[in-house]
Amino acid sequence: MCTQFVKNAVTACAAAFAALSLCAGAVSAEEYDGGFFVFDDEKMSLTITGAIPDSIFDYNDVFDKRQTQAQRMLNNSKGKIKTLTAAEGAAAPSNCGSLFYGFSGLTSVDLSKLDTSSVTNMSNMFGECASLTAIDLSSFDTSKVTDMSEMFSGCTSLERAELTGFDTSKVKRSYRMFCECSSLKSLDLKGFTSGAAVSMNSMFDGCTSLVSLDISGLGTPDPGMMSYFFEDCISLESLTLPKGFTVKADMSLPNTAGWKGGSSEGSVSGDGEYAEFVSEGGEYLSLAAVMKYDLNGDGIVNRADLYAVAHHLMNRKAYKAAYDLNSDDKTDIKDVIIEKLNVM
Ligand SMILES: [Ca+2]
Ligand SMILES: [Ca+2]
Repeated sequence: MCTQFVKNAVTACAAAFAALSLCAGAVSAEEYDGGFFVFDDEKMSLTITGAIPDSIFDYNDVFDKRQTQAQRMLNNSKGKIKTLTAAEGAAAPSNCGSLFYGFSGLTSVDLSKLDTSSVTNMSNMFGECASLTAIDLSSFDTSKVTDMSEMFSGCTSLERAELTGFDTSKVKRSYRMFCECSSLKSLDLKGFTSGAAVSMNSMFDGCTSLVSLDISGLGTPDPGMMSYFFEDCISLESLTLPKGFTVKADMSLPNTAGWKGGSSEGSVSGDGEYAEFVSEGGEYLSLAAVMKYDLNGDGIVNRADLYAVAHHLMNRKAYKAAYDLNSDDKTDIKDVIIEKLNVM
């Protein structure tokens, strides 16, 4: 679902970065390490040292003849920058759209000192930062942000994103925000609200490694603006939802064997390709993941299943594949322990 937007993103990126490098060249080549950022072409580090002006977007042509050699060098090195930091006094412009887009070699980000209180647009801000494995933006002030669309789109190595401090009360667009974050394993977005949202389509599209997701603060957004919301979230086992949240088939939540609520005994969704149910609040579990521990096949994982495997062992019965819960080709006490962990 993401590919159709790549072209737009690349154009936006070129614009943003050309603007960034032009600003570097607002000073002469000799003063290259001055201004509002420092670029070290040996360490391949970019340090924001002051307030990035809003005029950063006034010039957007990479081939602008006014660019100095230093500016071109920075522009050409975009994909090789490894470290991005903010020093005391660093401040982001109101429009951060595509600001760090395509920093594909970036492995370390510390923007805890970056003042983001004036930012309204974070669209594609970290798009295609494909080497980044972890990011902590819990210090970001996002109280004025209206656009978070594609903010981390294409961050294919990203395993951990710490965003618990995000204020999303003004966010209108969060479509494709985590699109193709194919290494992300769990995400806590319980502080994420959707009161101003107009488009959340494909928000987690392509998060193929995502096992657990908490969106309990989301409220009851109109499902009509959430097409493909869970598309290709094929590893999802645990989903924490707000009360009244509607899961519709076109949100593409993979169903396989169905889903069940943490407190309800039966399945809440059928056996269709995609899940459909209205949440009563709390944690929902994928039945496909739960089923492995449901040894007597009654749809519930409880003490009866634990007794089944314990009884099997006590009577010195032969190997039984279904009871080999740790897949080591033996049925022994280790399988009882794993079953007990899942019963509890
Ligand atoms: Ca059972
Ligand atoms: Ca075993």
